[in-house]
Amino acid sequence: MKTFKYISHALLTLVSLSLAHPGMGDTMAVVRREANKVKRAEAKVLIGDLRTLKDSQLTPIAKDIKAILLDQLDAESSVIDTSIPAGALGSTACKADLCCIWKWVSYEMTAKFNGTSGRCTKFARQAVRLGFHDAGAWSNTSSYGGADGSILLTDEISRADNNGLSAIADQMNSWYRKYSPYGVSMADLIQMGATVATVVCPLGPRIRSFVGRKDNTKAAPTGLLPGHLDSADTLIKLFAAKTIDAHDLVALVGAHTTSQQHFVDTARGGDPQDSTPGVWDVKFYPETTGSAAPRVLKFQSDINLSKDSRSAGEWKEFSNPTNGQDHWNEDYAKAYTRLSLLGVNNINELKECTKVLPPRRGSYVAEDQAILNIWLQGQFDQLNDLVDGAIMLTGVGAGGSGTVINP
Ligand code: HEM
Ligand SMILES: *[C@@H]1O[C@H](CO)[C@@H](O)[C@H](O)[C@H]1NC(C)=O
Ligand SMILES: *[C@@H]1O[C@H](CO)[C@@H](O)[C@H](O)[C@H]1NC(C)=O
Ligand SMILES: CC(=O)N[C@H]1CO[C@H](CO)[C@@H](O)[C@@H]1O
Repeated sequence: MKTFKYISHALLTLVSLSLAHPGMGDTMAVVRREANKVKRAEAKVLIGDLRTLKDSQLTPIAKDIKAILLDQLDAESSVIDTSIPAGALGSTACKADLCCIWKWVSYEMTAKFNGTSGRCTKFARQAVRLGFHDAGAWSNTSSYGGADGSILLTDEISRADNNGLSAIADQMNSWYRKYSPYGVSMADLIQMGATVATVVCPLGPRIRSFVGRKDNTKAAPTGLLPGHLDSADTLIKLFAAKTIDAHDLVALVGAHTTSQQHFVDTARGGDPQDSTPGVWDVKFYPETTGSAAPRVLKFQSDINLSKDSRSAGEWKEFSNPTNGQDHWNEDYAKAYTRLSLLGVNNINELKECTKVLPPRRGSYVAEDQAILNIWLQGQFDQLNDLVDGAIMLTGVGAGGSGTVINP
């Protein structure tokens, strides 16, 4: 019965897509993708309280989350509320509106995450990684850990796994001091930070954002985060125990498209993992498997994953310059939704505040590409910090604001 539902859904999608794209090559690619979807949906594992609750017991939001986890529903949304917040922080009007506080949080995060170049800042990229490192410290044998705020509520942040996250940790702690008196949990703040950051990065998906996670002041189990020297087999097994399959792992690791490392090779602090740090494009995938500019530093773990038979196929699909971006964004959004809910056992109580996220940007042109190109050749090390901060390198950019001296 279940199988029938998936297959008929896939067939319907197929029929409508073949009508929309009469090109035979396209249609065959779609056929393969839809057939894979059916297989994958069958293998998808439920998490938290969704494992035991019947459909009839689920709230509409929990039903949507379940459908996202089963690969039956998109996790991207363009629903946006551009009205001004219902009231000032702490006001009765703001307290009466669940997402009001999150609107204030989102404004503040967006300002911190968006650079004057329009690329996303180191705070944004660390926020995405922080979301992963809080939620990802969980496995299907853990009775605690996951997206529970413990990375910042305990001394977890000082573990070597979390090197490179200190700037966002300080910032997130400061936001927590400001917003927790109004009922915001650290767990939600961290996950909202990751989804706001993702959409602030140009081309990034606008991922549905749920709130209501509970905090935990017990440090997560150790040994559950990946290392940059890990083999593909180690990584695939590590993530499988988090209910994340090889396909979703390939999607998630694409977040390295925005990255600038500082601890893999300390002598090359600030060197990026593809030619466009701070941009949520798909260049990371082909540049990991193929040639890349001299300044690009590839992680061995990424190279290994790009080659394994269980992950290489998807790696190649995301590399496709024509439809790789949309395909990746869709898959990343679903996979991140799952990741952001690991260890969460009250999914049926969660609410949704996606509407507070800023709009996504579907295109991006770097006005300072000429100087970035020289930097990518390995010159001008003095620009590392500026690129990390997503600063416009050619002076005052379109959206930037210059300091006026002697007006
Ligand atoms: C396959 C397993 C993974 C490994 C081995 C890995 C390892 C690393 C390492 C070593 C860094 C550089 C840290 C530094 O030196 O400053 C990094 C950066 C980053 N990682 Fe991963 N990672 C993995 C998966 C993921 C996933 C699943 C996500 C998100 C969903 C993610 C998001 C990021 C981001 C956004 C950065 C950039 C941080 C910055 O620019 O400061 N990573 N990762
Ligand atoms: C945990 O995940 C692994 C990898 O998918 C699987 O082999 C194992 O059976 C799972 N264990 C539990 C308790 O669900
Ligand atoms: C981020 O900055 C760019 C360039 O300054 C601007 O075009 C864009 O609208 C900003 N994005 C948000 C969400 O504020
Ligand atoms: C197990 C495995 O495939 N390890 C490889 C990971 O990548 C590095 C460098 O790219 C290789 O040296 C390892 O053999």
